[in-house]
Amino acid sequence: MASKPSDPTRVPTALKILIAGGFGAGKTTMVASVSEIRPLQTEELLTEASTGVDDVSGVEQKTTTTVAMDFGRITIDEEIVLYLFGTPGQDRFWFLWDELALGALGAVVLADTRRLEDCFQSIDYFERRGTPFVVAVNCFDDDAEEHTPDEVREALDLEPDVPLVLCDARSRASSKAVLIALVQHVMAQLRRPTWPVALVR
Ligand SMILES: Nc1nc2c(ncn2[C@@H]2O[C@H](COP(=O)(O)OP(=O)(O)OP(=O)(O)O)[C@@H](O)[C@H]2O)c(=O)[nH]1
Ligand SMILES: [Mg+2]
Repeated sequence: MASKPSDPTRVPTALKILIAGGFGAGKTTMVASVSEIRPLQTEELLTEASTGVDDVSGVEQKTTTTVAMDFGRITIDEEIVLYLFGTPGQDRFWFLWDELALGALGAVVLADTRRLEDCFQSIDYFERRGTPFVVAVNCFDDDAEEHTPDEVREALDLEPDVPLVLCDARSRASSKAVLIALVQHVMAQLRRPTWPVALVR
């Protein structure tokens, strides 16, 4: 059966999504792997001045860090295009977060199980703002497999309705699956009645 021709005049809905998480969790990697345009990056070299400040354990090959943001784009389907904004991972760039988060419909919090506590601040931030988010555990080699998703969920004290998924930020397919989980979560939140049912009846 021939598929229905798409309407060339139809403009897809653009949604702003943040990719957040602790220092070195793989935010820039995820935006780059999934973006269909060449991502905008604001990487600067990690210098000796950062020794003892930036914890690169587990990502020793890391030579740069994001100092403003990452930007990329991915088309989910004919109706949805995501604009991705990767946040800087270090505490000294927190002042940028409110600007980046303006108008964001949802967020991915990337977690590295070797430094799980690094993503607490991101989770707190989105909980306080009421921004829907999913937690994506970036499976660095085999480290992440030592912890079950339930153990990570418990350690992060996540609300039961917050999705937790495993991913490889270097893989386009895996990163896309994370974004689809987020879009589904955002849509489920939007469908949720904000008034108690008894009051609406
Ligand atoms: N083995 C492995 N390495 C990864 C993975 N994801 C990212 N990396 C590497 O880990 C390092 C950190 O990745 P980045 O994407 O720069 O992390 P970031 O969260 O953007 O870092 P900041 O912006 O400095 O906070 C890089 O050297 C990546 O190549 C992964 O899934 N597996
Ligand atoms: Mg980065």
